[in-house]
Amino acid sequence: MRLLNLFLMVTVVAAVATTTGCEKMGTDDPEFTLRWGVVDNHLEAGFRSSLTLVNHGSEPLRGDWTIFFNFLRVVDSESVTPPLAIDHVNGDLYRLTPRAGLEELASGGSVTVEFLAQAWAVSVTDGPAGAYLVRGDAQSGAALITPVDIEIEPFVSERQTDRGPNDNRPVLTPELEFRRNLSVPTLEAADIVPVTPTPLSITQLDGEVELASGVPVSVAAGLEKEGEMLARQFAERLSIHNVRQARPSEEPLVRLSVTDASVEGIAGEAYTLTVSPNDGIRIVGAGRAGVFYGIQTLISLVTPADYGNGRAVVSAVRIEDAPRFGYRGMHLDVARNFQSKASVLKLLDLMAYYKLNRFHFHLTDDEGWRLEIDGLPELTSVGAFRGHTTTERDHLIPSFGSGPWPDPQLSNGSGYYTRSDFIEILRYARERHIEVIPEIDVPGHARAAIVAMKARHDRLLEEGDEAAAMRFLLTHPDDQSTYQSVQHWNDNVIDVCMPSTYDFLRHVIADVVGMYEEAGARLTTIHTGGDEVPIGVWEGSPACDALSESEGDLDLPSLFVERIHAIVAEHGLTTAGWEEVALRISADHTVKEPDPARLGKGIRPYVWNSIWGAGSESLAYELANAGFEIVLSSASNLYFDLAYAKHPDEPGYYWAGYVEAKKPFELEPYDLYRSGKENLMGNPIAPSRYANMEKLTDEGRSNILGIQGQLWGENAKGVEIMEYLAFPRMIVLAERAWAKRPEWSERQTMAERDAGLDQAWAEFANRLGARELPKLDKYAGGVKYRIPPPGALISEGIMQANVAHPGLTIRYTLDDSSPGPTSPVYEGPVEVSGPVRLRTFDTRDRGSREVRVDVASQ
Ligand code: TNX
Repeated sequence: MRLLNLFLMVTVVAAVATTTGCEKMGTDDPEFTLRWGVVDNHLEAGFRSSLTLVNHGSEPLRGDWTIFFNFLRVVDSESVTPPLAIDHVNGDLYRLTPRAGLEELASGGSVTVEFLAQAWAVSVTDGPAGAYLVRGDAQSGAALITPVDIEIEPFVSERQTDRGPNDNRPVLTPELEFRRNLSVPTLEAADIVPVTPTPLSITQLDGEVELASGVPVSVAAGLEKEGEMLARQFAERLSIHNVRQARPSEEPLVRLSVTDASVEGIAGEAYTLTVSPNDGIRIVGAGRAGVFYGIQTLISLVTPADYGNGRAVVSAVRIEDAPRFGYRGMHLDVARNFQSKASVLKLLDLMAYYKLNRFHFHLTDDEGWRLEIDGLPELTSVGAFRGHTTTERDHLIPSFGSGPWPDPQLSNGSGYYTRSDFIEILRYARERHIEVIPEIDVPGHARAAIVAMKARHDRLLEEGDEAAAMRFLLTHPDDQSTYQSVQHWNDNVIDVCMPSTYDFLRHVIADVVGMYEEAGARLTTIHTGGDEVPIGVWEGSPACDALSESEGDLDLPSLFVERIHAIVAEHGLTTAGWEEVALRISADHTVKEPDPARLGKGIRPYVWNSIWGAGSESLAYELANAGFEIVLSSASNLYFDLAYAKHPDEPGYYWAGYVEAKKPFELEPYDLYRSGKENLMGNPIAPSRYANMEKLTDEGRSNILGIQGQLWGENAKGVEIMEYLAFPRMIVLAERAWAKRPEWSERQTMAERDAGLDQAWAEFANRLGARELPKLDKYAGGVKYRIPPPGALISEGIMQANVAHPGLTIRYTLDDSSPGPTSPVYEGPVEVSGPVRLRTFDTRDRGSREVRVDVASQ
């Protein structure tokens, strides 16, 4: 038994380490282990799993003890078999306790229970996380905390890998991956577009130009900042130093100029770049942003071999370029798991390199408030930390495996940006022509603020200042409403009937605006969230009862949108929100439709909840046609927190499907439905399904501002996994946001469109493998993008392999050992007689998840 445990632990740690390079799941010498495994996903409803607690310690475990752990699925407490009990605390936090009959767990002993939970579990992401044991210390009365190791049993049988009996999507095997990769042949360098995102036009000219340290540059007046960025980026990316102003007597090698420095917005983003042996390098922007993008294109033209070398040869070329969409966004949720300032700056720099220009900063949610606000210290002193607590007076309870210690050094659940951090982020973005759109998510997803403002209230009350205590309270102490949010919180919605709620919002928004002013950064829009307000909220709120007594029956969601919109408008800003802010939603949530009452106010919905085959696919077009300016955030194609593939070791959610790197590429904003060919369970969707769905009108078309990639943070535990989830998908997003409408999307028949899409993707996939990813290896110490595991197949004793992004290196072994950076490189079919193990490697010898194919199983 013990041997098996060890084996399981080793495999789990190894699997996670090779997939994502992320944190080690266990400690070296755990006193306790919680082993979890799926028993059966094929039930009529929900699934059954088992939980084994092992005591490796030298002492028996007895008396009062509790193990807390995070688990994403709703556990049916009644179903838990003796002798343990599992009870919901709040959110994803559960409590495991002994029941009568379990007086002690002997040293070396174990106990196993089974239980039912909602939905299914098919990957390590679905397993428990962040377990710790709490015992009372009889002498001091204090709580003793011991971390508990977690082991996740492998998902092997179909009952463990299927999402219920109707799941038609198989686990991604090397054989399946091999067949998929057949449509991505390896191309010659000459057939690969050198610049990403693809410019409007590229004309190759004769000759080349060499760049080396000491490049003389001429910078037109008003472009000083762009000149500085050129010098900085040449140094950082190409190791070309001492870019300097050309002397009057000297011919500059690079010239930056602008048609009109005052042109802003999409018009100012256009540019031309000429590289000519006779004439040097000329970048002419329509506005300052255009000059900046011309510089990015110039750097992009440098081959991976020259990148970072201190010297580069660029082929002569003329490029004319302008973006398709004015809004090219990337979102990052730092509330669920915190990301350091340095990680955010790196992401911003990479966004700018790929010409993305909006950073949607999801700063607040149920599980964390990440921005210091003047005058409201508890928002961050309490709301930015998670750890063990029974009162939440000092910090929030753990979520997403953040563990017992409220310490940013030990857990991704804790951390925040000081005002000066935030101002630095804003300035850094501004220099790169990125507008940061701050999100304050209300009225739902607001638990961190609610708990923090309760702590503030209690503190002031103790200090005897009752009036001040009431000032920014977000929920009524006597609220009797019962509800459960999507993330299983029962107290995460602010009370929209209390005046103190609006005092809070007014204060926070004014302070955020002030920080932008201090940074000299552009702010046009505040994103106010508005998503996923659960059924049942406010029904037991004394404040809402009082309000409806004086005002009559009120539509509370509308009332809230109007009020927050008014607060944002006081600063001359646009109110954005998730799609819900533009919808009329009935109390039972059965009706959700564009609300004409919200039109004409400049409210800007981000349309997200599109699961192919699930019924909301037309919402984006309904809203755009109705007159709302929208940002396409479509979950099924643009949610980068979703897993890349169906595989137990692939991190991420999958509630809106699996988002392989091709998904953002497939999304044609003017013809969304064409990407919806399979439903969640992998069954085909007949094109006729879309026949009667809303078509995009000309007006609707002009209301699509652009597209955005979303990176929700539940699984982004640290910068490595954040980058794994973001890349290469963010590069693909940039292509779809900037490049002109793809030619294939306007072909007559579906078959022609599909063929064109596959061909275009084959070229783009080569770009990733041969140009973009190798450059990311050299970028700022490297970007930890996802390296796709190889596809492989054995047929009649011959093993063949391929990779999704040609250009990456496949290595293999024939002796059943794990392939490393010195294992043989796959260069063509190999005769084999036993198992083959393979991994893909990047230029830094970072390896992908390992795959194994065996003659015997063919
Ligand atoms: C839905 S999308 C959410 C987020 C989650 C995300 C996870 C939206 C507006 N709400 O709160 O983080 O799914 O994929």
